[in-house]
Amino acid sequence: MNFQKLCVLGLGYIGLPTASTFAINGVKVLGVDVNPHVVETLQKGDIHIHEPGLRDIVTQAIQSGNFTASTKPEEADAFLIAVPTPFKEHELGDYNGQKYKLADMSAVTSATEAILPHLRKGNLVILESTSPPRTTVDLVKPILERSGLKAGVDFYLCYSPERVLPGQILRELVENARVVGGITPESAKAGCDLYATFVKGKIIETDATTAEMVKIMENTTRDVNIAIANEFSRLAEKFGVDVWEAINLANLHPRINILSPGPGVGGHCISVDPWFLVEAAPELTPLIYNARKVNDAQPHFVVEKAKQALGDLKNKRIAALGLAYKPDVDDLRESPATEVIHLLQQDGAEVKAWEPFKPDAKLNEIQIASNFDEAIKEADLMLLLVKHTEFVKLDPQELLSKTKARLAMDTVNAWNVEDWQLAGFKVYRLGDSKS
Ligand code: SAJ
Repeated sequence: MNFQKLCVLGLGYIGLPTASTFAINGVKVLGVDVNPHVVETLQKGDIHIHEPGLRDIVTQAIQSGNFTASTKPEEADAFLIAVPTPFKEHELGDYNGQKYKLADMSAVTSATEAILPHLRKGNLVILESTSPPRTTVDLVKPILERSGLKAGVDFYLCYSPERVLPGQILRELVENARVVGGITPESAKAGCDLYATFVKGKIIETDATTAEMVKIMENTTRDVNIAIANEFSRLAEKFGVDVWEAINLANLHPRINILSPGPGVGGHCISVDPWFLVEAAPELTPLIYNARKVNDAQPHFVVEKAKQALGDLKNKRIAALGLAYKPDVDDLRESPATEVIHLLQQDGAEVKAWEPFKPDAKLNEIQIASNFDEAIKEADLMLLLVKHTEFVKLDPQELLSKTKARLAMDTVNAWNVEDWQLAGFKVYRLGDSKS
C-alpha cells in the first residue's frame, strides 16, 4: 500500500522526530500541534526540544519541501497520533485504600476527534501514544466511527508503540524492531507498509491490544527492576555493604542483570506507564503498584542520607548537581532530582541547583545558579543527582579551591571514592555504608 500524505498529530519528543524521518524519506508530512508556539517555532526553521541530531533532520525535512506544520489537521492518506498520555494531576483512583494515579486520555481523545472531519475511505489511522490496554478498540475506534465509516472495513486502524530511548531517538526510530497491532490483520498490514518507509528493524504484525500491552510491559518491567535495585540500596546501607560492588558481583552470574539504584525514577514513560496497568486492574497488580511506591519514595531515602552527612538540614547549603530525569538529556519532566530538592528545602536546607543541559531552566521554588561555580561556591555539601558525563569527569582536586564544601554525596555511582577522599572530601554514596 502506498501512503503519499501523512498527518502527524503531536510534535513532541516522538511526533517531531517521526514526522521529519517520514518527510526525509519521501512522504509529504503535515505536522500538527495544538500549541501555536511549537508550530511557529518550526515554521521559523527552529526546534523546541533538545535531542541529538533532531535539528539537522528537521531542517532537512523542511528544506525538502515535504514537511509543513500547522495547528489543524487536513485530509491525508494516513494519520499518526503521538500526543502525550500523562496522568491526571488532581484525581486519584482508590483500591481498598491504596491510591493510584489515573491516565489522562484527553489529548488522545481530542487528537482523534480532530481527525474525524478529514477521515476518508481507505485511510490508515495509527495511535502511537503509550496508552492503557484496549484504548485503540474502546476509545479511538468509537470516536472515528462517528464518521459513519467502519474501522477495519472502510479504514485501517492500528496501535504501534514508539520504543525509542531519549538521547538516541533518531537512530532507534530506524533500527529498533517495530510492533504494529491492527484491529484487523489488514490494518496491521497497512501499518507495516507505512513504517516500512524507513524502519530497518523487524516490523512485526499483531493485534492492537497486544501491541498496547507490549509497550506497557516493557516499561513496567524496567520500573520493577529499578525498584528492586533501589530496595537493594536500602538493604546494603543497613548491612554495611556497598550496593554497587554487590551488584557488580551479582551481575557476574550469567542470568542476572540488576539495574542501578539512584535518586528515583523519572521521565514521562517509566514513572507513568505502570500506573496504566494498576488503573486497568488494581486487583491484579500488587507487585507493579509496590514497585511504583518504592521508586517514588527513593528521593526520601536520599534526603535521609543527606541528614547523615549534615545532621539537621536547617540553613545548611547544598549544591544540587543535575535536574534532568536522567544523564545527558535536558528533559526535567518527572525528575526525581527536583523532588529531592523540594524535600531538602522542606527540611530547611538552602539549595542551589545547576543543570548544564538547561542552564536557563525556571522551576517553581528552586533556586538555579547561573553557572556551576556559583552553585558550589558557598555549599556545605555537593550532592550529585544526575550522572551527566561532565559531572562524572569532575576533578576533585580542582574543585577544592572553588567550593567551601568538604562533603560530597554521590547518588548515582559517578565518582571514584578514593580520588575524592584523597583530595580531602568526605564522601557519601547512596547504597554504600562502607565509604
Ligand atoms: N534509571 C535508574 N536505574 C537504571 C536505569 C534507569 O534509576 O538502572 C532511571 C533513570 O535515571 C530515569 C528513569 O529510570 O530517571 C527512566 O530512564 P530510562 O533510561 O530507563 O528510560 P526512559 O524513560 O528514558 O525511556 C524508556 C525506554 N524504555 C525501556 O528501556 C524499556 C524507552 O525505550 C521507551 O521508548 C521510553 O521509556 C518511552 O517513551 O516509553
